[in-house]
Amino acid sequence: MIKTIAPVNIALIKYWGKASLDPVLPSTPSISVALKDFYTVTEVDQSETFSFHLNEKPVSQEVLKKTEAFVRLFQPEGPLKLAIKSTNYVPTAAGLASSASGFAALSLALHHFYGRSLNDYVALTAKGSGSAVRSLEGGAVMWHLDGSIERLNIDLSAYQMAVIMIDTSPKKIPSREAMAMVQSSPDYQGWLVRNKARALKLKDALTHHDIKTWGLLMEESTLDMHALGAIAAAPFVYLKEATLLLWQALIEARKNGLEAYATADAGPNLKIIFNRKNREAITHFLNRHPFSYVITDFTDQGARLWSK
Ligand code: 2P0
Repeated sequence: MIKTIAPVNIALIKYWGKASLDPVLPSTPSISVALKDFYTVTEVDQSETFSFHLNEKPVSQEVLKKTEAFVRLFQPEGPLKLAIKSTNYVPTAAGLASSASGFAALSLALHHFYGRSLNDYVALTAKGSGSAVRSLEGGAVMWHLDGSIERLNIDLSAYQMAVIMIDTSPKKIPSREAMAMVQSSPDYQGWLVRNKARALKLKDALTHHDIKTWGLLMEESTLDMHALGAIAAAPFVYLKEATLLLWQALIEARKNGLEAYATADAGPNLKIIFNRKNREAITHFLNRHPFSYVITDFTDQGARLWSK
């Protein structure tokens, strides 16, 4: 039996578009940070049949088929005799599921189970979920245009993230579909240039502990990503009114000295990054709003074999 664990990652500079489907390569570099209290634990064991239990329940036929196709990348031929058990650990009420931690944990488990080379395994992970390759490492991680990952040399122990639940219902448009749809956006080429420049600038700013620069670049990348969807040929919007109202309130609080920056992914939930010395002020700010939230540290540890 192989047991692995992988953290959820949140992108500061977003991955939003593919340059290639096979291999899966991003159209711009992205940079993420790994969360300590949000992770997936996965067990892979020999079995008579192929099964997949997520949070102790058998998955739907659709998810089973998708997972089977992913496992086939590691074992192209012969009957799949494998039992997979995955658990998403998220703090109570957070409700934040993640394909990134899930595919990173599964990919590492399969890598050990089948004994493949490391390079292969990063590329195979990207086929499950592009953002999952960033969960293979801990800390701040950059996913490059050539598909490689780079752990950035930055100590994140001074910072924390608040994950705020605006709406935890399942997203209507999967990221993979959304990324295909934004390629029709009239500003897609502009996005490629702007987001690549942001990634390079952020990489530099991270090493200088300049949270203002990181925060503003993260906000820019986020709003640019969401704007691309809003002007695509078939427009779509993930953000909700409450997301924008809370974000606006944060911008106002920032004018009054609260140093904190927000981001949102393929859904309406907001994540706020801040220096831990401002934790009390952030808590005070969030308690004035009706949403549940969880504050987590970042972690240096990426996907790894389970040991405890
Ligand atoms: C990110 N997201 O950088 C961006 C921001 C969501 C919003 O990467 O098609 O599930 O499987 O490669 O990795 C989510 O997309 O997409 C994502 P696929 P994935 O975190």
